[in-house]
Amino acid sequence: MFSSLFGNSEARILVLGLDNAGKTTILYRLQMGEVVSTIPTIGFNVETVQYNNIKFQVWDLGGQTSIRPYWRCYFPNTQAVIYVVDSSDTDRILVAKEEFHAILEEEELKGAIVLIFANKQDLPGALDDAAVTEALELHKIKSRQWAIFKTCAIKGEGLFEGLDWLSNTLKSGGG
Ligand SMILES: Nc1nc2c(ncn2[C@@H]2O[C@H](COP(=O)(O)OP(=O)(O)OP(=O)(O)O)[C@@H](O)[C@H]2O)c(=O)[nH]1
Ligand SMILES: [Mg+2]
Repeated sequence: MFSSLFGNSEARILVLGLDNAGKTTILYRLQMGEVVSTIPTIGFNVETVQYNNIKFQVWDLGGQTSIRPYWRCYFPNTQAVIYVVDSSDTDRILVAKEEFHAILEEEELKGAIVLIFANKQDLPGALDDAAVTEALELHKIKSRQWAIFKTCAIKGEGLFEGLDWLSNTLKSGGG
């Protein structure tokens, strides 16, 4: 359970997003500070990331269409969702938006704060944070704390800025 009264708080975080968005790359970049070579995730990876006095238990779930229905098995007791978007995959940005809004409607995630990573900023044609905000219709989010950061998982850019926001928001009572 999350408690900010004592130094060692814990938070359960889900990393969601379409297949190939970069979720597993982000998980291991945060955990080990390295780029690992990934294969598509069937099932999940879970790692602990200690940051800003918070022990984040980070669950990275596979994003392929056929396994997205299993995401909900992991929803209970989640303080935050990190939603990862491949900003260069404009063909599937609409699908990414639909999956995102389906997540927001889940009863079990009602109290979770939401961090969006507009990933793969290094690729040509990548949408920036304003364009991803527009495409995902983030302005429609009601009564929930959220933030979006531009990231490049392979260079490690933007990820810890996002974790800073997460830890500050959790400490101030969000999630
Ligand atoms: N150019 C670029 N490639 C990236 C970036 N982040 C991840 N990738 C690459 O994108 C591919 C997919 O990354 P994964 O982390 O496996 O994607 P995933 O979201 O875990 O995919 P699933 O497990 O199938 O849901 C890999 O080849 C990564 O190296 C990035 O910021 N820039
Ligand atoms: Mg993966």
